Formats: sequence, structure tokens, C-alpha cells
Amino acid sequence: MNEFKNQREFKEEFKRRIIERYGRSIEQAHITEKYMILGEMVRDYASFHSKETKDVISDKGEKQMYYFSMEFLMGRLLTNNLMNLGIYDIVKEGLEDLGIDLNELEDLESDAGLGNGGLGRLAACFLDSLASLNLAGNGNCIRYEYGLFKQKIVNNEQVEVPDQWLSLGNVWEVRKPKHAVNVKFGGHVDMWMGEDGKAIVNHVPSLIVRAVPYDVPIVGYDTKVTNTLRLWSAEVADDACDAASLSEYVNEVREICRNVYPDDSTEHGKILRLKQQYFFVSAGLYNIIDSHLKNYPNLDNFAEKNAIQLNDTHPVLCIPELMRILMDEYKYEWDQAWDITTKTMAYTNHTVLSEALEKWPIQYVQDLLPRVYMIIEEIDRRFKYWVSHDMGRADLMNECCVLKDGQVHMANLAIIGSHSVNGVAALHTEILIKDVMKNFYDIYPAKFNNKTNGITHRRWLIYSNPQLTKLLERTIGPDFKKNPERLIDLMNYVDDPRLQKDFMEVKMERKKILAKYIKDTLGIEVDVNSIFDVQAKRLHAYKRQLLNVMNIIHLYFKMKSDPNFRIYPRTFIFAAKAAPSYTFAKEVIKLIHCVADKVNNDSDINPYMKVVFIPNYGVSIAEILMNAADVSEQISTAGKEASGTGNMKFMMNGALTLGTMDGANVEIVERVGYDNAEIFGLRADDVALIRHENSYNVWDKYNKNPDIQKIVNSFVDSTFSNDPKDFKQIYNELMFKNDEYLLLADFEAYAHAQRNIEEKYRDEAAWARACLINIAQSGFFSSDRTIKQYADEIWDIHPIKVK
Ligand code: 26V
Repeated sequence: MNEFKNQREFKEEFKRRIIERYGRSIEQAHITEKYMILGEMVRDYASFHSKETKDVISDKGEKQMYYFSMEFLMGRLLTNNLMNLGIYDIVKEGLEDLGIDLNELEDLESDAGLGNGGLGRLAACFLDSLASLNLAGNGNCIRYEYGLFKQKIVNNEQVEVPDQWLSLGNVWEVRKPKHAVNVKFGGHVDMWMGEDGKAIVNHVPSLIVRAVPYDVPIVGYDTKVTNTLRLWSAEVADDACDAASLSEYVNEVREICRNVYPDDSTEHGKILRLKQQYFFVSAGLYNIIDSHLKNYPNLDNFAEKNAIQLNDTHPVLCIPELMRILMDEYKYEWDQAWDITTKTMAYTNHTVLSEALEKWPIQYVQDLLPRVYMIIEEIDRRFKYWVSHDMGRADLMNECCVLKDGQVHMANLAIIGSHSVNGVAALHTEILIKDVMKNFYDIYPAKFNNKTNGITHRRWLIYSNPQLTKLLERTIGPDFKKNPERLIDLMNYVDDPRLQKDFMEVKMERKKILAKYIKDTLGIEVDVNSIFDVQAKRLHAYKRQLLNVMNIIHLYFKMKSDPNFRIYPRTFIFAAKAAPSYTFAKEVIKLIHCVADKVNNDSDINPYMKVVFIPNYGVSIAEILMNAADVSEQISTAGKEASGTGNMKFMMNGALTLGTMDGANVEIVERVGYDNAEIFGLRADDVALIRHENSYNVWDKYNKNPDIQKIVNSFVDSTFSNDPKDFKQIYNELMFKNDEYLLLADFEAYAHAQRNIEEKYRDEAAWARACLINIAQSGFFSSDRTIKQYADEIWDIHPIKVK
């Protein structure tokens, strides 16, 4: 029996499975065994719905979408699945009867950290929205053996430890060996003329890898629609090599799925990443084609029944790979194959940073994927011909082609081979159109569109902040749970002093939960009556954690030198992982810790200010961090942050955005108004102008402002560290690379904005009102809205009905 209908059935099934699996009674079973059995029961419950969903799709001939992404930051799934299935209370109470605390089992689950940051978490939010909106949309990714590294702090520095997320096994996945496929690398290509005069192509690989899928059911909220996240694992293929080279072969295979983002500072690392990309792309495509051919006689209608969304350029090999399969294996002519391919593929861009736009040395692609490379060459040749002859725009040819300077330009390939190209916030899309992809916009204006990011309000509000959810339900009723845009109804109550007070109480409860976590894990006592000011995101120069630190140092110096100057008590909280080879980012982490040591241990200062760095930021920490914040730090250099999604999580939980006009901050302010956010600093067009005119000189800023001088000098005058090597790189980046991210340019405006925040916070009723307005206006930032737009405007998929 899979679907237990009540507590009694649940308990019986639970007991039965424990005995059956472990030969022990409930009392004798270990807590991890109880966790495993519960997880499996929930998974089986979901699998049952999964089968019904698949049946409907195939019976009705529904179109499906596949989200191809190298990253899915799923976090934990137990609570989410129990809640979405509507069986949380049955299970919680049933377990209680058996003397088991559900929360203890929930805490045993490791985060599935199959990603780096925003792009990976977006993919996870999208899966939740797809199923919850009854849309047939699946994920395709790699089953990494280790998630993103775990961050420890040793002697104030980041140390990376492997994330063994599979050590207890993964209860959510089901291995599906019958769907395994072979993926081929290297070797050479033979071509000859067939009897019909058509070319026959035979790729003779030097490496064959067996790709085995593990399926994770994706459960929607209050629906039976259950989709699949398919994770591919690399295994040795039968007869793929002789015994002599076996161990080398096994190593080569196992390496493919070992790590998220293997270190790509070396050639070996780069090639490995390219291998990963082709591995999950090829396996994923073969599977989609196989299941298509179970329902239809051929692939002529492939694009009508399947949509593929390319999450950034990482899966863009999908384009030449689908071309290859259609032509070499199913004998389609180029033009028809191209038509099917471009109608299937759509590409999302997630960054304008040039160093993050992928380019592969031609040699790597040619050696690793000889046949795919031939197809890329042909795509490039035809594109060049078409642009210069048919379009008459030879001037754009070199800028936009795929192969140049010895490299394969993946974003160019993505744009040429897709029918849709989207940015992830209005400002970001505008920058793509007007600047980064301007030439392509001239060529293909109709392909470009915007899809402002969103977050699932189920995980980020309802499940992680039950206190606020209850208050909202009491005030506006439960409709917002199914329809987050109904949060707007809260606008009718934001002036109600009772509600304002209740909101502050809810916030206080959340702050206490976070304060306890900080005390338990770091031993730091924080004042829950202070302003909780949080910056939580990957550590990167453009996100400007350093600007935040500079203001902290500034306030510290000011309070030290002037006993009459005191700020409203504030707790500055940071959480951020730095890429292992990113030395500047690691130095900023060290600086935060050194500043924290000084500030937190100074009894003149620590009643007013504490600095806390929460290590190992990830989904589960975000779930207790975002909703405890009063202030949401979103202070990237304008034009650099494509969207941001943390900004939306903070907003939805009633924090004020302290930010620049960047990414989705612009759309947040558009909704809440300038009074209910604190916006400062240069705008994206100011930044563009400064660059264009080359008019910025960091030394002018430094020389004119003694406060800035004092702060910048403190990086190198042993104020915060006795080791003269410490913070030298920070100093050099600022002062000898002309402050690329314009921290000094924005410093005064930022310090001023921080003073405004303090003034606002002193008026509790007004503050609460502003927070409530943020919550009320946050419905737009639900990923349900985003996914509806993708479904209607790009994928053309519609809700299905599973009874
Ligand atoms: C990647 C890299 C890799 C090499 C070194 C520098 C660098 C800098 C940035 C990136 C970002 C990769 C793409 C990404 O994660 N973008 C994020 O996507 C989020 C979801 O759309 C969005 O909210 C964030 O603004 C965007 O940074």
C-alpha cells in the first residue's frame, strides 16, 4: 500500500517497513533507519502519483518541458514533500504516537547542494512551481557524488571540506538502469556515401561511458501532478575497454560525476567540465527521444511535444547534439533537423560578466567531441553565410559567429540555435538587448524576451516561516497559499497598528530562532533587539560585501574616536561561500572575521554592534536566515547582478531592501515605492557612462575623503591583522586597479543610506508598515508567476489534469 489515508494506516505501514527492512522493532531501530523508512514511504507515495502523471501525459499527448541545468540546489525535501502532499500533520502526529519526533528526522537530511548559487536555486524553485501549477516540466542534471564543498572557518579563513551528501544514501532517488544509455567521447569520425547518395557518418569513440539515471519525484502543492528530476550518473560501459587499461578507464569514468564545478583553473579541470556538460546533455536527449518514440512514429513532431530550456550556456551542447542525433541516427536533412532543433531549444542568460560567458578552446571540443564539433562548424558556416548574404549584415558576422579566436563561443551558439533568449530581470534583459547582445538583437529581435526571476513562496514563506504564514492567514485568509498574488490584499491592512505590532512580534520570534542558532553554532550572543542586517549570497567582488565591511569599519572608528557618537544597535550578519581558487573573495571572508574579532570583543562597542559570519551558507541556513532579517543587503555595482533572488526571499518575509538599482531590486522598488526601500548609489547608466568616458579615478575619492582614507589604510596598517600579507590584495584591487566595482564611488551614498535605515527603524510603527508593504507586494516575485510566463510565452505548455 502506498497511499496511507490516515494516521492509523501510516503507523501500520511505518512499523511494517521497519521490521521488514531492518528486522527490528520501532524501539530498537536507529534514528537514521527511521528517517530512511519515512523518506521511502513518502517517495513511494509520490511515485504512485508520478506514474499517473506519466500515463496522462502519454494518453493525452501532452507537451512536456525539460529544464537542462548543471545545477539544482534542492536543499532538503522531506518537509517540503510532506507539506506539498498535505500529509505533514498525519505523519507528525503518527510519529509522535510512536514516540518519534519528526523534527529530529527532518534534521538528519543533508541538503542536496548540487549547485553554486542563484542559478541552481532558481532551477529548484522552478521545479516546485511547475508541479504545483500542474505543468509537465522535468529537470535534467548530473548526480554529483559530492555537492558544493562544505565551508569551515579555521583561523578566520575559509577551508573547503567535501560535502558527502550521499553518505546516508539518498532516499528520494530511484535508480533506473533500464533507461541507461551510452555516451561517446573522443576518437574519430568516418564518413562515406550510402547507396541513396546520402552521407553516412560513423563516430568511432575512444571512450564510452554508461549513463544511468536516478529519478527524483518532484511533488507539487495540493495536486497529484508529479514530475521528475533526472540525475545522471556515469558508470563503466560493458566491453568498453580491455583489462589492461581497466583501472585508468574506471578512474576516467568516475571522475565525471565526482564534483559540482570541478576546479577549472587547470586544463584537466576544464576538459572535465566540458565532459560533464556533454555527458548529461547527450544522455538527457537520448532519453527524451526514446520516450517520444514510444508515443509517436517519428521525430517530425518533436518540437511540438517537447521543449528544452537551457539554463545558461552550460547545457548548450544540446543544440549540436540534437542536430547530430536527428541527422546521423534518424536521417533527417540539415534544414529539417535545424527547424526541429531551434523550435525545441530556448536559452536563458544569467550573467553579463564577461569572465563568466563560456568559451571553449576549439581544440578541446574537436578532440573530445569530433562529430559534434563538425556540426558546430557547419552551424557557424551557415550562420555567417546567412547573416552576410541573406541579411546583408556582413558587419555583424564576425562579432556574432560561433567560432573565433580559436574558441567556441557558447552564448553565440545558444542564441543562434534557440527560438527564445531571455534575461532574468527587466534591467538585465535591457542590458542584454542594448549592450551585451546588441548585435544579436539587431539580427533576431523577436527571440529576445524578459522573464523576471521568482522564488517559491511555499518553501520560502509558508514552510520556513509558519509564524508569519499564520499571521497572514488570520489577516487576509488562506488564498495566498495557492495564489501568491493575493498577498496584495495585505495592502488593505498595512496601517492597522494591531497588525503592525503582531508583525514585529513574529519578526522577533524569527530573530530569536536565528539568535539561538548563532549562539549554538558559533557561541556568539547577539541582541535580538538590534537591527538584523543581513548579506547572504556568494562572495564576489561585484556583490560588494567589502562595501558593507567598509561601513562597519567606518562606524567602529567613529564610535571609538567620539564617545558621543553611538548608533542604534545593529547585528551585521554575513553568509557567503567563496570559490576555492578565488583569492580576493577569500581575503574578504578573512577580513570580515578579523573585523568581527575586533568589534565583538570591544566592550565600548559591542553593545551597539556585532559582526557575525555564518559558515556554510546553503538552502537550509537560508531558511532560518532570510526570515529573521530586518535589512536585506543588495548592494551590487549597478548593472552587474542579473537579478538576484535572495532579495525576493527577504522581501517576502518582511525585510527592507537596502540596495542599488540593480537586477530585480529595480522591480522591487517599482512595487514597494522608494519610501519602503532604501536605494542608493550610481545607476546602471551612470556606471556605463563612467566606463565609457573613463572618468573615474579612485585616488580622487581617496584623497578627498579622510574617512575613506582611514578605512582603506586600515586594510594594510595592521589594524585588523598583524600579518602584513593580509588584505594586501584587497588594497591592491581597490587602489591599483582603479576600484573596478566602484566601492569608493558609492561609499558616501551607502553610509548615508545606512543612517537612513537607522532613522526609519527608530519609528517602529512606520517600520512595520514598510515591512508589511514589502510582503504585500512580493506576490509578483513568486516563481509561480515566472513559470506561468515561461509556460505561456516560451514553452507553450498548459496545465494537465491528473485525477
Ligand atoms: C559565474 C562565474 C564563474 C567564473 C567566475 C566569475 C563568475 C561570476 C558569476 C557567475 C554566475 C553564473 C551564473 C549565475 O549563477 N547567475 C546568477 O543567476 C541568478 C538566477 O538567475 C541571478 O539571480 C543572479 O543575479 C545571477 O548572478
